[in-house]
Amino acid sequence: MALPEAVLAASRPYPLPAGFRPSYGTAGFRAVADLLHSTMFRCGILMAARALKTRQITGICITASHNPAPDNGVKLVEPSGEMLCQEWEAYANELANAGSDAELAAAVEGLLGREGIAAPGPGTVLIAHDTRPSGPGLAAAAAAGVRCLGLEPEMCGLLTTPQLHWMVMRRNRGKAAGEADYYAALAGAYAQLVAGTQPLGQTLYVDCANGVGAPKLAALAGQLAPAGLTLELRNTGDGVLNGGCGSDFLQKDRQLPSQFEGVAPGTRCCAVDGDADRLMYFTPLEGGGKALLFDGDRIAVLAAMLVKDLISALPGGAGADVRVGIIQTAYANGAASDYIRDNLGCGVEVTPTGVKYLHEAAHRYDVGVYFEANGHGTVLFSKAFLAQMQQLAGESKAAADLLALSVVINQAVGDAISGILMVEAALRRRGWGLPQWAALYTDLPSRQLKVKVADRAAIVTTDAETRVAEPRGLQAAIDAAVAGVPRGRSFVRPSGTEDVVRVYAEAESQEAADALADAVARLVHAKAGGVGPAP
Ligand code: NG1
Ligand code: ZN
Repeated sequence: MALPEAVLAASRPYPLPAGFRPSYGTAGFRAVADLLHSTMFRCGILMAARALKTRQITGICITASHNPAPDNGVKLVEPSGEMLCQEWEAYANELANAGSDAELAAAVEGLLGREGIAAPGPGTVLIAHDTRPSGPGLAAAAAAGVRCLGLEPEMCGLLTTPQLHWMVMRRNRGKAAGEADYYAALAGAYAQLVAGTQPLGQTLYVDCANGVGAPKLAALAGQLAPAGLTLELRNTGDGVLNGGCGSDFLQKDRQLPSQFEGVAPGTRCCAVDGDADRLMYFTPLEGGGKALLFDGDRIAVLAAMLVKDLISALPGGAGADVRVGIIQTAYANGAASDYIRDNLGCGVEVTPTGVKYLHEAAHRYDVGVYFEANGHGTVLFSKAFLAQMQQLAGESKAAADLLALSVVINQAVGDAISGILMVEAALRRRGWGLPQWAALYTDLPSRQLKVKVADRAAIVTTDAETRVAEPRGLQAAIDAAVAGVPRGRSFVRPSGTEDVVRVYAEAESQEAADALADAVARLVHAKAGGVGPAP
């Protein structure tokens, strides 16, 4: 059967639902799971085409991350293990929105023609999913799409998003890439990083968000215990996915997650999200109910300190010219940015929201540290820097430790599991508990709100999303609201994962931050087509 006919025939069970207009957002496609079968089928075709184009393995992870359990979504993986290259996002949208089987077949033919791709196969696409009940069915739809172009889907079953990214990266480098290899690599490198240091001596409590992080952390835990790290897992699947637990819940509400009521104030705790690519440390506060957060900004600061410590211990001036950069988004707390600028002596860059932008910027450094405030991020090492460390590793423990750090911290994508090991190693090497980490700086109080508008695309931003270009007049009004608020800062942007406009405000006091967020939300509602009653 010729290719377009094969697409026509195979796509029949996966029609685009009437009125559904999927849009490739901050991290791929996301929607209520029932709508997504056609999207998954078409993403299968897309990533098969990407594998043919690059002659390497690609990946598809079916997850809606921190979204509610009835949602699902898809994250698409490049051969490098990174997110789908931005040039192909237009193809993703084109395929996902083709109105009929015939239109889809034509779009696929157009893509293959424009990219000079000879199909059918051979090739391989790895497919994994999180714990959502809709996962296996959507994975099957993606697999049908892969087969359309004559490639083999390899069904990896239940994995965290970062595990799948890691496997794609490793497979394409010809390295051991199974799940057991992932655990062995991380645990081995962690043991090296903490060798000769005192264990922190307290169990680490982990909120697994009732998601895929639970079984995966359980699989790793036994290998960490000999190196002095004991994990106690909570929210391991007995409750609702991301419901009253997980890193997103903590960040938004600063409330203790469920199952942490009995944990003593001061205890070292952390939380991951539904697909275990975000990490937030926290500790219960005295008085009950509330948590003190150690967010992505604070993790980035700790990571940069560890990197700088190691670089400064390199022999013979090898560390002198190493370029270390920290990349943040506008959501980074102002106090964290001030601390980095005043104390760490490394470059700070701000990019638009979405790890694809942070990741790209991090590649421009020898060591690029990037974290979103919500705990999504990693530390990237350049090939040249790692090659230099390989040469020095025989004579320098610092160089060997930098290599170990590059193994602990996922080089493909932000990974909560490897983030935990990095934080634990960084604290332990300094002999620090949470109090010393907390004392680096005090977060400015902040508030995030959502505003419903008729068309969120009506808001157009510039300057890494810190300013509004359209609708005209909105930015001047925001500036006026911010003026006179001590340490006040506010910005708005359309979400890439939800049908809302997000409002962020920070100020010297919580009351002032709340009031500023409220005022700016009202401005958005009034000037950008708010839906429903004004906030
Ligand atoms: P949107 O919905 O575009 O704000 C959210 C997060 C991003 C990123 C993506 C993908 C905030 C404010 N935004 O994007 O940082 O993590 O989800 O998961 O946290
Ligand atoms: Zn996630």
